[in-house]
Amino acid sequence: DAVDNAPAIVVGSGYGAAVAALRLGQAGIRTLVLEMGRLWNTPGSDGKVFCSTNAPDQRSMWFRTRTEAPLASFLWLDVVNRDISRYPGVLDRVHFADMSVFVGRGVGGGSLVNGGMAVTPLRSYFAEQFPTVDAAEMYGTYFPRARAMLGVNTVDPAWFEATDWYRFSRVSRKHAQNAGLRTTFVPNVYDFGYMQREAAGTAAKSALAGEVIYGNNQGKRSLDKTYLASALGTGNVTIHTLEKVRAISRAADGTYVLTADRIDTTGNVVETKQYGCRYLFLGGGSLGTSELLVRARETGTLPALNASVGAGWGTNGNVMLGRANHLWDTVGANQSTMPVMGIDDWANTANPVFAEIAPLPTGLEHWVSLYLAITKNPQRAAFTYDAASGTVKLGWSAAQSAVSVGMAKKLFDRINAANATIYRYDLFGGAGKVFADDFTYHPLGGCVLGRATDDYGRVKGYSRLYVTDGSLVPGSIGVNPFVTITALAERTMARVLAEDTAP
Ligand code: FAE
Repeated sequence: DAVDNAPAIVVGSGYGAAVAALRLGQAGIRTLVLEMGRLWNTPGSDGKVFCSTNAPDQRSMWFRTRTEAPLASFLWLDVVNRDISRYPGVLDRVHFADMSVFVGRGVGGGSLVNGGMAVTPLRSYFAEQFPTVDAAEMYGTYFPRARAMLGVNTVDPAWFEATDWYRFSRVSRKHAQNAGLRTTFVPNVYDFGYMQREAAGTAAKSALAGEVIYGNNQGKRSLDKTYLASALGTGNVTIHTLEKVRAISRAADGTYVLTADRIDTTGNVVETKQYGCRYLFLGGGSLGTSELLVRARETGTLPALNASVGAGWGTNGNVMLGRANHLWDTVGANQSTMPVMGIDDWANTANPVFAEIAPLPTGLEHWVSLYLAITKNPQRAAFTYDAASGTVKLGWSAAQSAVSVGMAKKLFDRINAANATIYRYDLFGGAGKVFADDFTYHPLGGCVLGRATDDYGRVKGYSRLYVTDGSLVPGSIGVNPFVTITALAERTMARVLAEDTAP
């Protein structure tokens, strides 16, 4: 087989991968990025790159015949999801036995579909989760570097207080305060200057037009506009799209050999390619990287991988829920899709929760306050290899999700009691489910820093093999994770380029 060689290969193009690609390119190292999703830069027949949330088409989801939005229903009606044709759409929902995981697919990974919330974790909790990492260096150097590169900004507080578009946040803030709880502004990578122009009617609407989980046509500083644009600008980085890496092995001379399937837009494999590289960076995300490494260990292609590979996985304690407000507490028909506020009760050691106040932009008044709670759920699960099907399974159970629900319920029971309100029963399926505990937006772990890798993401048992993504984070970080993933990747790249790539 012809092996296509590059000095460095990066698998994926999300946060961890994008940092690796940029820093390798700047160091003058020729780098190939392999991404299974497409490049999102070409307008469809409607003139837009991404489809709308209200009328999703094939661009919305990864090879589906029907969309699978997080909110299954509204007033018990299946009004949210739509039939679509199979296509490499931008949002994927990966189903395991008792947990499904939302991930982005395309050049930019999760940055294409996420809420843009750019939160630096509480230093004490970061130190608890990463005891071997120098927190002073992280908070002094790598977090600020990550925030600057990602284009993190904050909503103008005066505009926030006045605009219709954040009425839903102000109502939830009032209800939290009535229960004696603290709220905090949350930074974002969406350009708030642009958002104010949307509100003023001088710019095309994106966050103010319901766009988020199927991509933003304007305003969002996704990775294709930040790290990856700079990486391509070095002239040393090439990105191949619609190529999914399925196997990794190591040749006798130490070269890593990757097998990748190139697919077309119908999902058919049109070519199977082999790539060889000296340095291999895994940035396929918690699911992607864990799957590749667990398969490599279990099929014997990288037999020296240790038992921690595949372990230490968690949901960041994610639970979504809605509260029903009184008729006089309107949340507004106009809602920005970019959350800017959270209820911060993490300091409550008996029940630590950070709950983001989430929008539910339907264009109609619905009196729903929606939240994505991040709870300090200590439960962890492992990925295992199923030889019969050649797939990787996740051992997370419904009982483990129930721990997150218990913690979220304690907080929101308090808020309901203080405001004489109740939960909404109509949002997450016909059975009257109140707490959506069967999916996560924040898959973390599977290749935890300091266990499956050394303290810098170098995979144990091998040289020149690195993990730079969310699989390094041990199942929980207490806030939305991409700033942490980016900062850790910056730290890994600084060390690796200083120590491992010297001639
Ligand atoms: P990720 O961004 O998932 O990138 C992995 C990339 O690798 C993807 O493009 C994959 O297609 C690709 N890939 C995987 N396997 C392969 C393979 N075998 N071959 C080739 N390519 C492969 O990884 N986080 C926040 O901090 N703030 C938020 O507001 C927020 N909101 C979210 C909302 C939604 C709807 C979702 C789904 C997530 C949200 N997140 C948020 C989570 C955040 O996007 C996620 O933690 C990061 O994207 C993870 O970054 P990684 O680099 O680990």
